[in-house]
Amino acid sequence: NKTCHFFAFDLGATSGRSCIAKMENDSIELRELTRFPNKIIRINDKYHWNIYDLFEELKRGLKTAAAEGLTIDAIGIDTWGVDFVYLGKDGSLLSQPRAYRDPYTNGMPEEFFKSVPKKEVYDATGIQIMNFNSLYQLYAAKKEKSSALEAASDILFMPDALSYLLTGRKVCEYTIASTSQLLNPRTKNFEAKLFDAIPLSPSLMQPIVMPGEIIGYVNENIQKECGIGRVPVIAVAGHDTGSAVVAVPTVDENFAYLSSGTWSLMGIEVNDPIITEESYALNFTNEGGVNGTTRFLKNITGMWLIEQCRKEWEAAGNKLPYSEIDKLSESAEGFRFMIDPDHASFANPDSMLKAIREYCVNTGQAAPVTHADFIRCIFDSLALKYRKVLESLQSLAPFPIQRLHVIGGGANNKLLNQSTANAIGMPVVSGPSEATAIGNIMMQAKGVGAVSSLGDIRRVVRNSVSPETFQPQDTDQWNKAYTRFREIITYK
Ligand code: LRH
Repeated sequence: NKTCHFFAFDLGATSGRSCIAKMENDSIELRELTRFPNKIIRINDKYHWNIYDLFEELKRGLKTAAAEGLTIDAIGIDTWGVDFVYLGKDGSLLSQPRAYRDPYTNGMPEEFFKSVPKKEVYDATGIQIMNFNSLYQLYAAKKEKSSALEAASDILFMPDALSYLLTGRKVCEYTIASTSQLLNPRTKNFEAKLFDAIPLSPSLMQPIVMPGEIIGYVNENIQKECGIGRVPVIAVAGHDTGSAVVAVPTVDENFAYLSSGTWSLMGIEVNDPIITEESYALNFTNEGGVNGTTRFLKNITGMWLIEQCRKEWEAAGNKLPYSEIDKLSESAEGFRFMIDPDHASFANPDSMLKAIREYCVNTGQAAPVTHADFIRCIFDSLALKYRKVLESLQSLAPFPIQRLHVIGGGANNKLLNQSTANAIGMPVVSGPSEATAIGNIMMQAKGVGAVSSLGDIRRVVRNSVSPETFQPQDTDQWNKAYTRFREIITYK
């Protein structure tokens, strides 16, 4: 039972962080080393991520660990889903990765379905149709005659691109690949007919590696530059949601989870994908998980709504810390304004405040005015939307769902946790808020042989965190609000 230090690089769509965890005696102690914003860069009509900045941040994290005199035993990288880079023949990056909020994919699924019908795409992949899935991004890039795509000899998803920059090894980690809608969850391999329909060669993709496998070792340049040794880079669940769900501190399987960050991902963990008429009709997804599991879930627009309002308030000279946002939400009267968080007008509006105001007015409500109005509107609406999605999940789950585990940064929001418990009429267990980094660390621990089964992994997680439980209250009031909410969200 030797002491190990694992380094997690965890990138969300809004911010990123590097963390170090000390593992000893079947528990881990996680510490954040660096944190930084992850910004979409807009160049005229195109939206990109700055992978060069992100790579600099990765090295800054490694240097910070080295400066503390720590010996790093392994490195793991996870990021948001679906986005990727193109590599040329000489192995260099051909462009900055396109960001999934780029509207270049608007209308692309519908066009693609003329070649392969929607139902067939869903049956082959089990992935919910969202226009930003890598499949439709590649289809859009092909139509745009993207010179990067035309010159590409390889495609790497974001976590794989960063591990490639560290090690020189090109792999395709299974969980991140599953977000592309190009992978068949039964064969666990790419689906040729989808590539044919773009058309593109599947040879652009790399061999699939499973979470827990070693990708390679940091190259000599990085070793010298960062002051670290020949550290192994381990394929963790490269998809952030995949990493987060690893860290659910559960003892049994009768739970649903809500991974709460820029997105709210609500679902269950299952042994086999659920690909049925009902799951298709409700547009539920089957993302690849660790140790042979599948995440059966739905994307709900989450903290993106608040993040975008905050950005506007900040631009107007009023920067609100999250502690202030929580206070304001408690000060406001509930249920005065409701929106469907997933309405198309909130996907990437120039002004989120304006989009919310318009939604309220168009659905016969008053317009929110104060900061508190907007914040309360968002939190009430999220809690009610969680109930809606949980009801669908209950109708599809092969087991009774007894509680909801809220993990990720959003788990710190006590009012939202209580509201969620009230809305769903079930206990909410909140934490860990650093689930993604913890899940990342635990798959590194698996990679070095310190743990193996998911049961083992979650036992170590439970030894290391202190979740909090919220019991449902005010059920009548929330039931009434839910009835109104369901009417309001029929607005398209
Ligand atoms: C959450 C997430 C989600 C994807 C989206 C692109 O960060 O990975 O699971 O659908 O980003």
